[in-house]
Amino acid sequence: RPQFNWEDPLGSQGLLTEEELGIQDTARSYCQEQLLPRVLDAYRTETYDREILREMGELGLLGATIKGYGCAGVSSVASGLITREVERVDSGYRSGMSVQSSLVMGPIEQFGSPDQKDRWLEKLGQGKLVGCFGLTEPNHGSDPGSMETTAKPHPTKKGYYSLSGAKTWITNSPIADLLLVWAKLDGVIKGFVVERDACPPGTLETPALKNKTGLRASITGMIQLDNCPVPEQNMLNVSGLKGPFTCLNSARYGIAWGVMGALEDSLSRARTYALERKQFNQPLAKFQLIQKKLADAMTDAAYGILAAHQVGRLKDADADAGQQATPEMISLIKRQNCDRALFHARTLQEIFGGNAASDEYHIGRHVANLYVTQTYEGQSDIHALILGRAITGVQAFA
Ligand code: TGC
Ligand code: FAD
Repeated sequence: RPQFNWEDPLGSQGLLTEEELGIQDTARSYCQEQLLPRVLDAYRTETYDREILREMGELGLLGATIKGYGCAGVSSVASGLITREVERVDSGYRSGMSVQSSLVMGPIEQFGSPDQKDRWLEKLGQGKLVGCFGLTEPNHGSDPGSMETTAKPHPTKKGYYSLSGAKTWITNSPIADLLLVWAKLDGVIKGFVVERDACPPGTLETPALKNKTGLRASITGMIQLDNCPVPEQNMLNVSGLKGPFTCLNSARYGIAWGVMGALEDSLSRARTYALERKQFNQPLAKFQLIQKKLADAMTDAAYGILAAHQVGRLKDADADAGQQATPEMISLIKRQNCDRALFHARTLQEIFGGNAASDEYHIGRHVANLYVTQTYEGQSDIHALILGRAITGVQAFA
């Protein structure tokens, strides 16, 4: 009879093109050979090596769906496969990459002027410039529409806006060269690319937020703007919340793939441990309760990958050819895959017994990271409300 493969239970590899399989192989080799050996130390010391973005840039992993500007121009499914391979190692490494690709290069490509694209996209794609995305504020997380950061015509510098306000929990901000900041201009949300090097002393600070309980292999900080002058030509050509949310559609899609990598790694490690560890003179893998934990995790990983794959194909579908990906589909897979990955990683952690408390077994790191993935880019309950609104036509946010 046909052979079952627990690592690809529903045969999703068969849905990939030759090119996608090649990209997956390249990403997997890089991640397992270059990122995995660094992750324990990075997580312990809470350090992020920006060289990682350069390495990813060299392999064409940054802004991978963008056509031109030296980017790879691959399918949305291929970009999902890349995030899955990176997050198989660590969600924090995927975070640094997602922000650069989906939340900085994406909006510049979509809403930037030809000059903005020429100046920044290629260098961002090579990892020579690092970007960050400032939407969340100390008093406004799930409700970014209430943001307090403002842009006003600069009082003394002609042709400049003056930005003031604070953003918090911003991935990459302490090391970012380009800071995409969302601020209200005459009450309307606009995106501004703040160039660190061009900011006069005292107008821009990006202190790191240290001692995190998860995502310790990524770097997170604040953005503090005090009458920071930003040239008018650095404003993106989009107005309202649809600006940041359009970028988030792409990043949330990437997370739905990424967390499946973290879950698959948790499953693989738990399986190996269960086969090697003996109690009551039997390998743990022989006990029914252990097998159920493995079966449940494998099942949800298989479903989650197929769902992400389907949304990826719809993202790339020709608009005239029929159905296309919608933000609600992305909310559905982001919420479901993050919730199931966190639930199963936490359950698989039990298989390791006391050893789960040692970071050498990696499982505790995945659990701590997956809690954050369930929270950022729209906490799961917020995505439930987005879906509830789509089902009923009634919004329940406020
Ligand atoms: P709402 O009335 O729903 O919409 C306002 C305007 O925005 C448009 N819109 C979208 N456009 C494109 N894609 C989407 N997904 C969109 N969602 C909304 C909408 O059509 C409307 O446009 P217009 O032209 O009619 O004005 O706005 P609301 O204020 O009621 O928002 C509701 C809610 C809760 C859904 C929204 O605020 C939300 O999603 N909150 C979650 C916040 C969030 O996701 N923050 C993410 C911060 S960035 C981050 O976490 C990066 S972590 C990166 C990493 O390290 O990996
Ligand atoms: P709150 O909005 O205060 O929500 C707290 C709880 O209340 C949540 O469970 C939420 O679901 C619930 N809640 C809120 N409103 C409702 C409601 N109407 N109905 C029911 N429940 C509700 N942001 C960026 O802009 N850029 C980044 O690069 C970035 N990186 C991040 C990296 C890390 C490590 C972390 C932890 C966060 C990052 N964030 C970033 C911020 C992240 O997007 C926010 O933390 C997230 O959107 C939630 O906002 P909050 O923390 O203010 O929680």
